[in-house]
Amino acid sequence: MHSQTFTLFQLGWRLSYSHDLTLQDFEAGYPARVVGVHRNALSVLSARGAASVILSAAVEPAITVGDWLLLEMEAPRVLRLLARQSLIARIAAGSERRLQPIAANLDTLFIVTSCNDDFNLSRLERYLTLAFEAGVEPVIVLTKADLCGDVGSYLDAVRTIAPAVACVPIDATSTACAEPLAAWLGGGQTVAFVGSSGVGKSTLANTLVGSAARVTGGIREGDARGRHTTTARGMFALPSGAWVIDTPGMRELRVGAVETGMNAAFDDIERLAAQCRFHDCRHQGDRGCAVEQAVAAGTLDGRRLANYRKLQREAAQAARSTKERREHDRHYGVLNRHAQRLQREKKGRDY
Ligand SMILES: Nc1nc2c(ncn2[C@@H]2O[C@H](COP(=O)(O)OP(=O)(O)O)[C@@H](O)[C@H]2O)c(=O)[nH]1
Ligand SMILES: [Mg+2]
Ligand SMILES: [Zn+2]
Repeated sequence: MHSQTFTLFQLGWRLSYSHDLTLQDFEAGYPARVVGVHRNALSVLSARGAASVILSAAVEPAITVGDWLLLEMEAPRVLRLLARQSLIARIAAGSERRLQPIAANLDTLFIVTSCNDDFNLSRLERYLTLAFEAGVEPVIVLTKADLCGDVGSYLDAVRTIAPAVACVPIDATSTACAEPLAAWLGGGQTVAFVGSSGVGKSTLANTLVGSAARVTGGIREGDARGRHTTTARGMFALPSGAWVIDTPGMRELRVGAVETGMNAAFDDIERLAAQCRFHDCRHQGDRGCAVEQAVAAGTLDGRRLANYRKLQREAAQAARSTKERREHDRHYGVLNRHAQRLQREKKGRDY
């Protein structure tokens, strides 16, 4: 266990977390951030340094990487999970609907794709939906720009589906890539990477960590290189002071009930839908459908509408289970306001 200590702000603390704490809380305990999740223990970092917290009974809702906890002053025991500002969750592997928290309190989700055959607008729309649902700012990172003769066409394509989302072309193998990403990698900022295998997530993590730096936090340096060991669910610090969350769950994300995220990721379709003749228009051969009229007029891509319908079906299926609905509300209840604020900011921004 390393002995380095961090201030709360270096650990990603925001003043808004204090709103969840009373004076009594501060007397009984102190805040600590979860940097590693193991079968029945958590690795945490706090202003007191690193500690291991043994989980005696199942804590509900499940604690995940990036969570803030109130730990008991006398012994490293969990008093309370602090309200999350953002959460990436997925439908648990091998289950139809169980929502499993993967990474909490992220500031940014790097959606990584490369300037080659991996590039797929429908997949990007899926990840954008996920980010907005989670209340996290998405940034599209276009790797392998150094191998591509026409990066501009990829940027143009992204602009057609997400004009307000930042899109950064990089060579993930070059240390120069840290500079255009620096805005999201400041001290105390937390980021996670998603994207298909082979797009350069590990390469980017390694380049950002740099050879001189020591990986700090819940996982060992080898894990950040992509040699995943059994308990590699963790968060590590970059030399810039930012935190990178790397968990196996980030690699296979099936979305749950993501209506809020869809409203943000497909705000153009939502705006058109408001003009359909019937308020319950399914945009599928209905009379007076403004959405289908836009496709016919060439102002809305038919592919985008088809993908919207596909995600809507998935979301509706996930929402159908009341149990999942309850879990969803419990995980996301405090987040939807944040997601809506992000959406407003996104609209106001101009890249
Ligand atoms: N030239 C170049 N190669 C890259 C870039 N990003 C990743 N690679 C290479 O692509 C391969 C897969 O990268 P990796 O980081 O393992 O992908 P991951 O599966 O997303 O973690 C490796 O051989 C990398 O060296 C890039 O921006 N430029
Ligand atoms: Mg990898
Ligand atoms: Zn319609």
